[in-house]
Amino acid sequence: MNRMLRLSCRWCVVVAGLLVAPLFQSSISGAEPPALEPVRLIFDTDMGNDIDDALALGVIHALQSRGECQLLAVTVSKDNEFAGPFCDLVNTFYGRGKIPVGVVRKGVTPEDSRYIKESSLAQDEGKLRYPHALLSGKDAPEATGLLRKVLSEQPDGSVVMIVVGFSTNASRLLDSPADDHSPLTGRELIAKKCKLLSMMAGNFAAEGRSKEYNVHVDIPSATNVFTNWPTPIVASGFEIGNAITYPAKSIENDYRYVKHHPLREAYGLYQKMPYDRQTWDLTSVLYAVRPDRDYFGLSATGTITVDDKQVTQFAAGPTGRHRYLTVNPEQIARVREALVQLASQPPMR
Ligand SMILES: [Ca+2]
Repeated sequence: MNRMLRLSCRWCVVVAGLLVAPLFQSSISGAEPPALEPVRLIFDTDMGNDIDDALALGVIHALQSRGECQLLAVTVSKDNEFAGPFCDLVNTFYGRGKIPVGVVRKGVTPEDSRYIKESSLAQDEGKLRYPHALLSGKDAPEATGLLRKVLSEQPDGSVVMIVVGFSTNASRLLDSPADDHSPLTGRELIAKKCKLLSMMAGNFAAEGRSKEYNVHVDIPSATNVFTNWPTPIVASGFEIGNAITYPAKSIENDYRYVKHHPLREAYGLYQKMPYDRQTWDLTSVLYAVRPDRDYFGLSATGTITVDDKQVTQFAAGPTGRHRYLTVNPEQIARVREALVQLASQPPMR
């Protein structure tokens, strides 16, 4: 090595040191990254009609344990006495039994489910297997009033509403008048407090679209929400969760950290194991809390409507408030693994 080269190498070391030193100083001095602001969530669910609602609530609790979200309330759109108690027992299992649960009155799908009653009533040696304070939906507050109360208490523009069942409660909130909680109408209150509605609804596949359950079971409510909801809406269509199945192997293996796990046992009650179930509702939760992690693609902005065959239609346009999720094969694999890890994450004790 000649002398000039040695000199230039020394300068390189000095310059590199000057560049790197501040980085080390900041880590040594304990400079902290900006505090994570948890996403404030409301989870509105038709708990009991399918098993993805139950896993979706588990995912929310895992994300809350990681400081990524704060579950403000659960509201139930399935008008069955045991839907509210099941939500409460899951919240209690994860150590958050104080989260308020509100229920729909005179709602749709009152029929029994395959897992909410059994799980709510299960006993071992005379005690509830899954302790919970809300023993009957009849004792729960009505959903619209609870939504108004919770929203009125939040900072402006902070709340993400997740709707993974029918739009009954969201529609009633939208149409609600001023009350003791807020002088604002429902639409004004939503516009002031909410920043996003993440919903599992509709079907936006390029081909072969058909009517989707969450929409067609309560068409007037879905139409009202698509027409009048004042914040951006991101819809996870049928085709998204349909393409990403939750593996039975995870249910069999990943929930063994306790003898009785409400999600594993509910999954087994819902259908005969082993089976892989679609992750519809889980995708709306994942997008709501981690919208910027490239788990999903997004359509252009536009407007969702429901046609006379009860099928959702999307018209792209720059002023539209609506978008829908898309996924490619790589994202399907990433989302599946993220959901497996989150849904099976043990509670924080
Ligand atoms: Ca659902």
